[in-house]
Amino acid sequence: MPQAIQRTPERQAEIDHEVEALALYHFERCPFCVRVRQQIERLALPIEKRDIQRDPAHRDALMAGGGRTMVPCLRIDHGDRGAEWMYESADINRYLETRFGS
Ligand SMILES: N[C@@H](CCC(=O)N[C@@H](CS)C(=O)NCC(=O)O)C(=O)O
Repeated sequence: MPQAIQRTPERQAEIDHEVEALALYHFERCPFCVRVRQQIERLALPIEKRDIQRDPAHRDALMAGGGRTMVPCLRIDHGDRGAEWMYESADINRYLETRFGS
């Protein structure tokens, strides 16, 4: 596992706050989810993870919000503008890299 990115405490605190708007729908043994979880670890992002196999309520929320139960899916809360449900591990990893990679 590559070493996690290092940030100043101030920048990490900002990011910790920003990622409160994110949640990853996943399950443990899904290989596409593994890739996204590795990216999350590498970028040191404390993103809430919602396992759809362990908690049927998370599965139902994913279906209701995103329209599919495919994982991984990153829920991005845009506040008054609603929520975005981002599927596809490559798209999620690219989004995380672009937003938090530097
Ligand atoms: N191309 C997708 C593939 C994701 C995928 O196939 N996920 C599987 C679990 S490993 C899944 O959720 N299958 C159920 C479904 O497609 O509804 C990605 O890279 O994220």
